[in-house]
Amino acid sequence: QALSSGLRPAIERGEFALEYQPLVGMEDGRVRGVEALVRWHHPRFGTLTPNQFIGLAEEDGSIVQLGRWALKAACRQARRWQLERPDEPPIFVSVNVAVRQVWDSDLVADVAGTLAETGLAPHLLQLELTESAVMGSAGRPLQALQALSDMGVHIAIDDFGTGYSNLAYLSRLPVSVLKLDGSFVRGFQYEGTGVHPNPADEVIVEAMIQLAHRLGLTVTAECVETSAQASRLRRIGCDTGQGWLYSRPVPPDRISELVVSE
Ligand code: G
Ligand code: G
Ligand code: MN
Ligand code: NA
Repeated sequence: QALSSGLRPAIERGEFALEYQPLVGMEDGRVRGVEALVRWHHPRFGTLTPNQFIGLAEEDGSIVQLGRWALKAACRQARRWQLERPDEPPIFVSVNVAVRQVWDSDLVADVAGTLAETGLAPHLLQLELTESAVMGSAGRPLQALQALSDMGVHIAIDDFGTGYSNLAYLSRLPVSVLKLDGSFVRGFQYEGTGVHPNPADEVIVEAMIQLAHRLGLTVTAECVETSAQASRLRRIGCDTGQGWLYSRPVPPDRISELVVSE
């Protein structure tokens, strides 16, 4: 496959870049953190988004190298924002971690090394893992999650609600954040779009938020697109929102503007 064979050299040639999407406090609308999302500026095919190459990278194992690159680039950027705005509360950076990074690489050593090298405080780093990455995470993966959590790094479950894990199980893992999958938010208060609201989604989301809070987890809603959705989410206690209502993923200099102008 043309793309796949080019992944490793492309990392070395510097063809990958990160965009960032704000994670916004629902109470006050302030940017608390950002999610780093990788882009491939391909010399022939133009800008490629993750769904066009992450699968390939997972198959051929280059996701380990790409993930390591993304981790370092994101931490370096977060530290830069902090130094640019020394009097403001620092924003954290949330980095996606693929299953293979947990199983096939020394994630703990990579994270510790990156934090030391960039000078970013551990509590300003959040790692997003999918349910499938932590499901049945006995042995090595669980030790890795525990070591990262002990270090002060936050662990988030990405796309929560789409897999088969449950809160009872997750509460026994060193996880501190649930990112509610966008499909839940999409179902409610979607006015003027032709998509019919699904009242069950709202009931389920409210119950999940209450349960998560009682288990000591915070909740981020993905795919918040309308202010109606945001006010609903705020009322049922959702902590943080992410989505086009606030901002699309943008290059790092645009984040500086967003944070300064708030
Ligand atoms: O950028 P976009 O919103 O299209 O992202 C699509 C998917 O790609 C998301 O599910 C996201 O988790 C994943 N993704 C983005 N950046 C990275 C990355 O650096 N590593 C991994 N493993 N997945 C990523
Ligand atoms: O890691 P994850 O798979 O959750 O990555 C987020 C993905 O969701 C990215 O592809 C991003 O572009 C997309 N996204 C972010 N905000 C919104 C939104 O408000 N609506 C929709 N439809 N997609 C979004
Ligand atoms: Mn994510
Ligand atoms: Na997600």
